Amino acid sequence: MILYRTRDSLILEHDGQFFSVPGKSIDELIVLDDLFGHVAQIARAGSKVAALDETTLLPPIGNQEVWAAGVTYLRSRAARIAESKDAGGGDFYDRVYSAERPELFFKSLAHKVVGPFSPVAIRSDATWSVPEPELALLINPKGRIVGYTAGNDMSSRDIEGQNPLYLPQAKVYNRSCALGPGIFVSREPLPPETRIELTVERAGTTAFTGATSLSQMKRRPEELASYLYRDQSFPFGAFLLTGTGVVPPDSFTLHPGDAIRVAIDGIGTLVNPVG
Ligand code: DO4
Ligand code: MG
Repeated sequence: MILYRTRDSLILEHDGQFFSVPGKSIDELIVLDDLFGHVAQIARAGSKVAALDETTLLPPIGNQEVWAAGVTYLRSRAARIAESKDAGGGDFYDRVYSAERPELFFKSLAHKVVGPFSPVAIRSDATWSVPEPELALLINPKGRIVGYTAGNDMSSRDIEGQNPLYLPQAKVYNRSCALGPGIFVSREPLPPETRIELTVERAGTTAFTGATSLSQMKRRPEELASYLYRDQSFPFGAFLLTGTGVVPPDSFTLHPGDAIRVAIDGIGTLVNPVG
């Protein structure tokens, strides 16, 4: 079951049929003890609506903070080591990849997040910008993973590579985070073979495409969620991006006008132009 947030209401999709979720916001749903049971009941007995109008989709977020994990895939570890080499990057990224404690960083408040078809941004002072296609966990206030969506952790690699302490500037700026198209509500973990694919289209051609799968992730989603919730409370729950396993070659940087597609099995495809 997938929960979409539109300009007018929340809509639930189940087996190709659409149901209205009356009067409920993501904030009201996330505090429920059994979100899956609640939406399953709507799919059994709710009122059907016509097919979803994709042009009305909003980011599937209420008042959740968005956090992100880093260096959770071997490919990301290699990219970070390479980009920070000239700045004396040392072995920090190698160490965090194998350490017990994961790298977790604050990514965005809801007002800076964009949804499907809305433009993500390139920082005005960056020269090397990439999308990062990531599985995003939706975690309830009790720390339980209750859903999944696709995320794009837009990153300024030149700024991040100059100094690891510049990470917040490389990662956090207006429209640097995209989420959507909807939340796959599930009690079960996603299968390890779940594929995460990134495509960047430029002027009608494919400028980059690459893919990974969850089986390549070094850490378990539950482990990341549990570290995030250590000594932190989230009254409206939180989103947690789980890191990228797809990194374009060093010669690649995003251009205004590019179209970024992040497709995750079972969840859908998040499409954003670069504004
Ligand atoms: O350590 C820098 C950020 C890494 C990141 O965002 C990722 O691996 O996805
Ligand atoms: Mg990332």
